[in-house]
Amino acid sequence: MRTAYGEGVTAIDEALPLFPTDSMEFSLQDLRDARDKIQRIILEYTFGLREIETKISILRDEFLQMHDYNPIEHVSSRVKTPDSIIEKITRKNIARDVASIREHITDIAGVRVTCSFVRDAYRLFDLLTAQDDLSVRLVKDYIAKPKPNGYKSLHVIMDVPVYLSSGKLIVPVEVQFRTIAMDFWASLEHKIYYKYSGQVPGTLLTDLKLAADTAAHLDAHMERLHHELHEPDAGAPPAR
Ligand code: 0O2
Repeated sequence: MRTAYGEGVTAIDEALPLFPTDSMEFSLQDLRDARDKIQRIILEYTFGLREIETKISILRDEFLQMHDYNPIEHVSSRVKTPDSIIEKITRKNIARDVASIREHITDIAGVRVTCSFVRDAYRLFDLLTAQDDLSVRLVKDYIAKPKPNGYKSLHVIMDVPVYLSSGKLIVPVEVQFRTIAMDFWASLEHKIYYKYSGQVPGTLLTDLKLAADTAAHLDAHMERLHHELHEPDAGAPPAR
């Protein structure tokens, strides 16, 4: 199996299961070892997150300086909690070893970039994914092809190099690009989903879909106005 570390460099034994046994009997030492492994992974993913955050803040500062324009409204980031990692290992039936976790759980580190306009979301995506020390593992374009519930966002999983005392480590980071309107919708939908433990009443789902359509119209309208303000003779903004 491909190891995340460079050749000959192994900080923790990646192939060993988090727990030495599948039975429910663990020694205190087993639990401590599992905790240490999860903490180690979380720390490594935090480093990957920092690399991406720095790249995004450089792009934002350069945009402001060169174009007198800020395409980013805000940036937030999070590393999954140990509880949430364990929940996903169980839900997706992933083998309980570090190598499998690395391979199958690609959103342990997540950065969300909220932009004013759809065009900016794609522009930042293009600029970030063009950086040659990063490589793109997977793109999910829910802006071009929204989820049936109305969810929109542009997701990319990027492999980010992190340099540790033990060598180079490649860490996947999920970056989500979206507009303020998409973000507003997603955060409300998230709250509703959790309030109803996933069993959202049908009428509410229909209302949420309508709200997503309204948000998409608002995005298109605001972008047209913005375009007219900055390029009044250029007609409609280029479609993506
Ligand atoms: P949080 O709070 O961001 O940590 P999976 O990760 O297996 O559940 P999949 O298909 O592997 O789903 O990943 P996908 O589709 O790229 O979505 C992962 C993340 O996108 C979610 O992370 C959410 O942040 C966001 N997302 C995707 N679909 C929806 C949606 O319908 N509504 C909202 N509000 N957000 C969505 P987490 O880990 O679920 O949540």
